[in-house]
Amino acid sequence: MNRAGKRRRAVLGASTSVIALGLAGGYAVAQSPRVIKVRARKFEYNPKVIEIKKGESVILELTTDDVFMGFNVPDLHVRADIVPGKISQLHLNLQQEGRIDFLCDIFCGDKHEEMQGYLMVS
Ligand SMILES: [Cu+2]
Repeated sequence: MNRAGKRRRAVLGASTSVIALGLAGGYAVAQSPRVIKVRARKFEYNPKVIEIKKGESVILELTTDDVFMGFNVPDLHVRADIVPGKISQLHLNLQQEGRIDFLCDIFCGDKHEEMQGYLMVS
């Protein structure tokens, strides 16, 4: 085996043991992100205000039965498409308290500009 091959094997071995320890110690379960379901429809998000604890790991599950929409958090530079019939996930772990606005960034109809909400981190 060449040098690069050996190094790769060593790295794989290390990460495997970390996962095994996490499961044995039980903290892999404790640290699994909280899933928050967010439904989008013309022209609102439900919930409109998403409450998150500072340092909490959350996954936003974004869905719609309506039309193609977006979920954009400009201050965090993250966004996702919301596609009818699919679940889009956005993983967040916010380290600062306060209000962070989000909005729809895909034109979805006449009140598209009003489609917004905010994350409340406390
Ligand atoms: Cu829109």
